[in-house]
Amino acid sequence: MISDVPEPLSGPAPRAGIRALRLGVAGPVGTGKSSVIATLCRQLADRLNIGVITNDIYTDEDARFLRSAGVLPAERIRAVETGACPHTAIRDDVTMNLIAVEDLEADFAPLDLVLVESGGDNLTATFSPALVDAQIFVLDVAGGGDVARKGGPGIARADLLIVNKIDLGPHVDVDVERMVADATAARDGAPVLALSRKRPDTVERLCAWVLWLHQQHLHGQHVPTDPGPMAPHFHAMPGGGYVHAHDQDSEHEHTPR
Ligand SMILES: Nc1nc2c(ncn2[C@@H]2O[C@H](COP(=O)(O)OP(=O)(O)O)[C@@H](O)[C@H]2O)c(=O)[nH]1
Ligand SMILES: [Mg+2]
Repeated sequence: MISDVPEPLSGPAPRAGIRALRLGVAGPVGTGKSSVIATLCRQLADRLNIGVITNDIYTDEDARFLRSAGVLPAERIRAVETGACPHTAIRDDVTMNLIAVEDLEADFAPLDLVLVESGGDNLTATFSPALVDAQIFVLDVAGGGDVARKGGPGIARADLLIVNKIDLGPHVDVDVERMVADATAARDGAPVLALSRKRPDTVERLCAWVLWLHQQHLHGQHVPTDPGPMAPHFHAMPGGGYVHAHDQDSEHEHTPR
């Protein structure tokens, strides 16, 4: 169901000393980002040297989940606590995350792949290309079959869109094929992967895509693209709230209402 994963590149060996591929995993809370990361670590650990950065608002829960899953040595999984605005830490001011990624790369050099999990936000949060080289956006069938049609920068322009938990389709009355077709239509042919951790064939496709991307990165053939900023949105607060805009060309704005 994934659009063709090209063959790994042949040709001259890549230059030595290329830094790790930094791959973001974004998407709404509960769609399966941590599970996707756990799966990749488990499946690829014997082929790639991997580190993980998680982003949680107030806790290090995702990091603890991944450490307890035992998919990587615990010290290779580090948490960034983002405070109230998790999309800011992956989009507007990526300093905290960038320092965490660079420290991890320095401490466990040479790493091949650093996976960065977003804080789990709404449908429109995306990573800045200043933080990651490529990004996966994760939806799940339990969120409803029409989610893919709603679009947004992550759904439309992430390097890979995952429609996750396809094993649940029949239980939540979602037509998975239709959902994947809608997602593909929203992406102008960019890849969509129907995934379930209970379906080894789909897990294999996920791993093949990540290995292919890593090869592209090594050979200097991957061009990072920016899916674009999230739409302005309202943050409710006691006594009111504010509109929060993530405009690429302007300062990160908080407009009181
Ligand atoms: N049925 C099913 N459940 C899944 C799958 N992947 C993840 N889950 C469950 O979905 C829930 C949320 O997963 P998690 O990875 O924590 O989501 P995150 O908030 O996006 O990081 C957990 O209860 C997982 O066990 C899947 O492929 N199939
Ligand atoms: Mg998580």
